[in-house]
Amino acid sequence: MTQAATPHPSADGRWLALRLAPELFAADVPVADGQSACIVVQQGRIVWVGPQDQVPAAYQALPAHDGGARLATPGLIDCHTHLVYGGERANEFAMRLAGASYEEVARAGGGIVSSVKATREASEEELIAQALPRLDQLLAEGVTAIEIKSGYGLSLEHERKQLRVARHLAELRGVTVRTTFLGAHALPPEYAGRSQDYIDLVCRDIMPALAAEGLIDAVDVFCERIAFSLAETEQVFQAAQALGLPVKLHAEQLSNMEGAALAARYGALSCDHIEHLSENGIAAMRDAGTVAVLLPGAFYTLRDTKVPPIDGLRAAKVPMAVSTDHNPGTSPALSLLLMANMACTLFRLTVPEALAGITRHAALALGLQHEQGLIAAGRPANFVLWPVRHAAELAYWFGNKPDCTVVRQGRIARVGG
Ligand code: DI6
Ligand code: FE
Repeated sequence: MTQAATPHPSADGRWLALRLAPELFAADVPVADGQSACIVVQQGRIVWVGPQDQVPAAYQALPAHDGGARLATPGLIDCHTHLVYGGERANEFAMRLAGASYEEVARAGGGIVSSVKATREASEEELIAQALPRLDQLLAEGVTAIEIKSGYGLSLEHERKQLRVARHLAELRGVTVRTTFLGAHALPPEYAGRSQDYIDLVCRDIMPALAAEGLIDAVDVFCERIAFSLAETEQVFQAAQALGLPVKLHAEQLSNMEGAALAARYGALSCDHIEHLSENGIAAMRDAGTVAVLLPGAFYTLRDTKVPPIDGLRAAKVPMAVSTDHNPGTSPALSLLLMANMACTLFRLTVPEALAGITRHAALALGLQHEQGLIAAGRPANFVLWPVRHAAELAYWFGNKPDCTVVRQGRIARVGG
């Protein structure tokens, strides 16, 4: 069994000489541009944030941490990942480069079912050992909350295994993990041609059992011609609703199924991918307060050309989040900062939109908006100190691994340069 890491030192005390971009990361904090800021942490929670020369007397005697004139942001949030799986699919990458179609890759045993086979064959310990290095890459870049989906087990035993691993990763690294049940990700081989029977199994047996074991925070479906229909999606949503579980949706990735409008009717936390989102879907998401989760890694890997309707989402004031969509097939991405860069370069998000997308809008997509995504008193201490002159550098550089200092769940998880 993988041993828990040695506990990181407490972050309690006064974090001084910080730079803060209040308009981006710390609403209602009266810190002027260029003014030194201070974050006070007590018992693992932020108790005060503001101008360094205005720290309340009650906190003056607390230990001081030198922020080194670093830019402070909230911890980053990766709100859509398939981080737990067995094996990898680099061979498919090579096959596609050699001209193989998706169908040829699938016929050669590739695609999601290839990861299903490898995940089913792996033990919990092996899945943990394979997921930890991937998680550590994201944590080193300042991620303090992450969503992890199931969807490579496709049976009660193996979906349970994936979700148990996700919960264990949270304990091992002291990171907030929100689990999403994605049993309706693909049809398992043993149900080939029997989609409705499988959805019945998901709704009647698998989801209720795993919900009862406390393994599910939200429920997701891959609603697409090559996956599950609108009717099957709604059946899963009704089962989730009956269990009091919030929903989200892989929606309009390859075609317009009007999945986003359906998800909005169920008050979905988010609709994700949404390259083919319609005006009707945008309006439905706006009215439901559903977050648009943009996944440039999959768009890039698939060499997609259909950009999500950013102008329509912006005009409708639909919050936009950005995530890695880490998965072994369409987005083997391990940098959320790179996704921010790609969201700007490929989708034409502005820098403030991209930075909101990996912080407060990502928190909203996970129902964590009262806990993370903003530097504010009363929240667990999750923040990052960056050696950059401008916040724009967080989306500007790509392939960079900034040497950041990370305070995660009230502890000093990483000390940067
Ligand atoms: N959309 C995707 O791009 C991934 N899942 C989904 O619903 C693909 C996952 C994989 O190829 O393993
Ligand atoms: Fe995904």
